[in-house]
Amino acid sequence: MQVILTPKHGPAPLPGMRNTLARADIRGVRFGDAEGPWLVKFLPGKLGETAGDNMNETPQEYIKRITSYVEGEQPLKVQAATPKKLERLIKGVSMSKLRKRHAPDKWSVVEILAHLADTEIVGGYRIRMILGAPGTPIPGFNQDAWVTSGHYDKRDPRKSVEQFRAFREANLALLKSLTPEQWKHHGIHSERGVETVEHIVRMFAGHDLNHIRQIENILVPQK
Ligand code: NI
Repeated sequence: MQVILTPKHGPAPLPGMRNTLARADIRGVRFGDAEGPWLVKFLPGKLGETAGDNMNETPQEYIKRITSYVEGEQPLKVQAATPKKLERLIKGVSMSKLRKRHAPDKWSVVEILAHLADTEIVGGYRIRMILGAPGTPIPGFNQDAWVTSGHYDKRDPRKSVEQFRAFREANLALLKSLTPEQWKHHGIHSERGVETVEHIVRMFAGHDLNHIRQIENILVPQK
């Protein structure tokens, strides 16, 4: 099922925001909470943010896979450990190795680190939007377009880790201050539907582990 959510009044959706949602996910969404009313269109579309490494994945499959990495784990603990893990992973690794793309459509380590650093800004912004206006729409973004437009290949990997660490610390400090009720507040993601703060935090922890694994696979020589 392909769906696109468009505010009747307001900007048109960005390219790459079209996406897949199961009909079940739309049930329970209170359209018109914030900027609505919303138009719901069913269109074929290319996966954007949700697709990650696997362009054949639906948002549901993506969520299932990403959250499976953190099953039985405390997302805040996982998130807090990530900056140091990234630092250790790239320590002493040559710049040419970090910049190498192993296939034309596969990100280099430098690009993955820039993606993590920028995505942490997105996550922190989304959480703040939800806290300030529960039920708010959350626009998706085209992560591949950001690689190009943000010149990820030119980024300094150590600076990306530093950017990631600083935003992560600020976001974790905010999360630790939330009331139990605030953890249940949600936004409506343009590709994935209703997402609570709790769910987003779990997704981001899984997203960390997904990319840590990806970096390990690139840097650890295959036997
Ligand atoms: Ni990612």
